[in-house]
Amino acid sequence: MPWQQDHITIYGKTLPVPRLQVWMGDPGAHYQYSGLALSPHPWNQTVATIKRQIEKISDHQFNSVLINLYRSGQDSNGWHSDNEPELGENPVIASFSLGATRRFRLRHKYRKDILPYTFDLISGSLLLMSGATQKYWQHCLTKTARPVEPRINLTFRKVATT
Ligand SMILES: O=C(O)CCC(=O)C(=O)O
Ligand SMILES: [Mn+2]
Repeated sequence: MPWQQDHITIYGKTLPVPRLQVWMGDPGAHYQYSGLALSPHPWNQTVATIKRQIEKISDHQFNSVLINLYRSGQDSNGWHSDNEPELGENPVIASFSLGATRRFRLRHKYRKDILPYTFDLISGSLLLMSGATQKYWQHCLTKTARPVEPRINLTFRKVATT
């Protein structure tokens, strides 16, 4: 995998993201978030095979995937929603995990009376986020002080092509 160390800009500050990433997809499937513009790497055979299987299981089509490598427990993914304009309204995002089990959290953006969800994503698990999940909820992948093996997460998406 052509792993990349990307940087994002928040409030005028540029920081390395705490993980390595690859953006892969159909030609024209460009993606932008937090000041970072990603052009797609062409599909590799293994990822294309995983995509086909997930499309069958989920009954949804995807044209791109953000692949994250969490090298250790110190790598993480902060609170966010995947709500970039190129994803459109109510995107379906299929999140497939391999390697170390890591803790995933979901919290409602506006309602403090709704309890957050916490669960462990084990190797081989498939999490589907759909409907208004990105509109009303944020999610994150927390750091852990436990010694853990690397984890790879593939989030399949359908973005508007240019
Ligand atoms: O690694 C995960 O489980 C979450 C990844 C994620 O939320 C993302 O790439 O947008
Ligand atoms: Mn996400």
